[in-house]
Amino acid sequence: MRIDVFSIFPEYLGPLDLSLIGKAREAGLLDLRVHDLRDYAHDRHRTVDDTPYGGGAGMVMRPQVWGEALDAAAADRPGGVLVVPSPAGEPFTQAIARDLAARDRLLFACGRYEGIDQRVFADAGRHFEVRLLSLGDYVLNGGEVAALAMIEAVGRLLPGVVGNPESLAEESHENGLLEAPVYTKPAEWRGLSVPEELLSGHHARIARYRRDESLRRTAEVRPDLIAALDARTLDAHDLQV
Ligand code: 6GU
Repeated sequence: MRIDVFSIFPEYLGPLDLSLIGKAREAGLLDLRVHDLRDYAHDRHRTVDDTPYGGGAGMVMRPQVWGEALDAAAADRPGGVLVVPSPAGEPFTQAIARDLAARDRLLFACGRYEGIDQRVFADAGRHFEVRLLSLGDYVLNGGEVAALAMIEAVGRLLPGVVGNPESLAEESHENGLLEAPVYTKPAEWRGLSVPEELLSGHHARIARYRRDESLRRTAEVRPDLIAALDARTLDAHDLQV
């Protein structure tokens, strides 16, 4: 997969050199390039923002700079999904991460200030599929941290990035539920025991225990996820929990 990230703070994307994503890049599974948006601003101060039409607080990112950056990206390699991290976007979910992981080219446009001139998105639609995506109902100072989160969520789904693909299937949100709590040795620690089901060595009993804990935890903190479950995926025991 090829990913291009555009930001006025390219150093913000530094963590993408580390850990699983860093290794995926070294292994050639991911060709990720971070671009300094100011390279596409041509005045002496490399200005990327201007005052908003209609007035109001803050500044807006100028369309010319983004237009040039995205034209260059399209000329380098046409097509792909342009992700615009924005609190005004559609909620980013595991299903969207899966969809993006199946594409061969993604671009991330990291905005700052009050946002990017809206015409940039209409114009970029000539080259790319444009998606505004939000991490959740709170405000960040810019798109960089959100892009980091989305790239990590997508990158770990690429074939070969996570060593044991089975570990992906059991995670939170892959089956619409939160994952059950986990434990390791010792079986007793500071007076606290590991649930005896997990020590039983009885595969079916362990699976049932985990499923029940997963349902209980989800019902407790995310009733919205329970409401969204397909009733056909629930067995008689689930319904008792
Ligand atoms: Cl994706 N971007 C910004 N700037 N703020 C956010 C966000 C994204 N998601 C939640 N808050």
